[in-house]
Amino acid sequence: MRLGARVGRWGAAVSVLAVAAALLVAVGPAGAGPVRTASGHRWITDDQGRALVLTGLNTASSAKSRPDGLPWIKEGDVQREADALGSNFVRFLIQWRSVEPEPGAYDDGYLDRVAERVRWYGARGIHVMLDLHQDVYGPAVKGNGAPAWATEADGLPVAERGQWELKYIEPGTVRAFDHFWGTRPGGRDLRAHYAAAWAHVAARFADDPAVLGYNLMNEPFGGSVQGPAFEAGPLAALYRQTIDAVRAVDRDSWIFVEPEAVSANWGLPSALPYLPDPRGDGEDARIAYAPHLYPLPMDLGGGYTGDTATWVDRTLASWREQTEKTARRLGAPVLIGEYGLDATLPGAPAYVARVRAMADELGAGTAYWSNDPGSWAPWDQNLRPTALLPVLDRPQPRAVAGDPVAYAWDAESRTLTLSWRPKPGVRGDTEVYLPARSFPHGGLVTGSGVAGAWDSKSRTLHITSGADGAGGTSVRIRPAP
Ligand code: MNI
Repeated sequence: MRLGARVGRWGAAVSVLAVAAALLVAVGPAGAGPVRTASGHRWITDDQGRALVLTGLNTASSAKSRPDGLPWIKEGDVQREADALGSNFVRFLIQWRSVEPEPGAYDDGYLDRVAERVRWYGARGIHVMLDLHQDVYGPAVKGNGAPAWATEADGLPVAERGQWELKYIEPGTVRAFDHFWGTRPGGRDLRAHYAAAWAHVAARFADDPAVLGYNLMNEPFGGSVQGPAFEAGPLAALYRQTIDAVRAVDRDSWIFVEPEAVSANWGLPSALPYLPDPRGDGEDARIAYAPHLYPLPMDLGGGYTGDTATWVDRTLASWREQTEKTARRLGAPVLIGEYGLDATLPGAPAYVARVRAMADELGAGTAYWSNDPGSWAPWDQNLRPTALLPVLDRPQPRAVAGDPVAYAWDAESRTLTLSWRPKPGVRGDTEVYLPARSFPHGGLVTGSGVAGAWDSKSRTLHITSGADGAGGTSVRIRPAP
């Protein structure tokens, strides 16, 4: 988990900063300006063809270490999240060790318990992405994710490190990854097992309406093969194999892929290649791109103030440029699968607001890391709001009945603007979440030929647009008096 002690943890990491700074300069700022979403990547759509703007939390880091492989939540916690944040999405962590405790033997009892939790979300209109999580490979090398039977470290050591990320570069961890990827002579190559495990999970959830899709692997790490050689080589091969295995049992769920974490999290380029979807290409494909966002200046212990804020902003610009580039290559919609920070850092709320504004410009979904009570969460150990809650609980389109052109929330004037173009075959209303903190009496929509209906229970404004909206629809939403 992202533990608190990031400050000063990178004793020997000054050189890392120097290298990364050099790389950021090499990549260059996003000087050419943003590429509009509507002309760039695609949208994740619901069963009515509406574009979904996915917003929610990662749930939860606690699943990594608990013997049962499940997050800490009870059903009441899902209700609390729905009430407090209006989430329409969750990135739900599951563990390979729990799915396949022995080679080829799957624990359907575990998947039943996952399915029970999926129902808690589904009952509240929250779309679920199942994330087969790992950090530092698996428990047998002091990480989480992979089962012990699939961990071959050849007796090499893994020292316990105060800074958990450093366990990635311990000899035993690197060897376990190398054997998984089959990149060492005589190694086992466990990718077929991984793909088969995913096929088992997908077969279980293919017809579950609450499950939107599958995140094939959290924060992939290449062991001794890194960078483009890893992403275009063994990682892409795993993805192709797993996509094919999933599609053999589930034609329609979205499949989310992540880049190599150690570079893309910081805004460096990804070499992930186009991944064909057996269900079809172009508009038919359902492969989505789900990178994480953790600017290095903050990893090194900074908040979002002063010089650090300047460096973070530069990182955000390059992160955005690289993400758009990779998403276009993949023909994929974008979801920021993780972003987050310690709320006690100076400028934390401003950082979250900044990322959310960038996500809106990108047309990307967001899953905040995480829902584990504490200083990184919208609630503390006593489930009382932290400084993050008011900034995470923000007006947001949920579903757009057409092709979104742009949307933005201006906190100062309490105005949400939203425009979209008509798209054939789309049914239903455009839906916008309006929290009580800024819209105590609901919202009023203005725009030519539009009508709004306020549902105070779900705090959702339903917008219908007139028959002739051929040129598109543009609306402004303001608080009702
Ligand atoms: O910060 C990281 C991270 C740093 C370094 C490395 N390597 C050296 C390979 C990999 C990853 N990850 C960010 C967060 N994502 C996980 C969950 O997916 C959180 O627990 C991490 O803090």
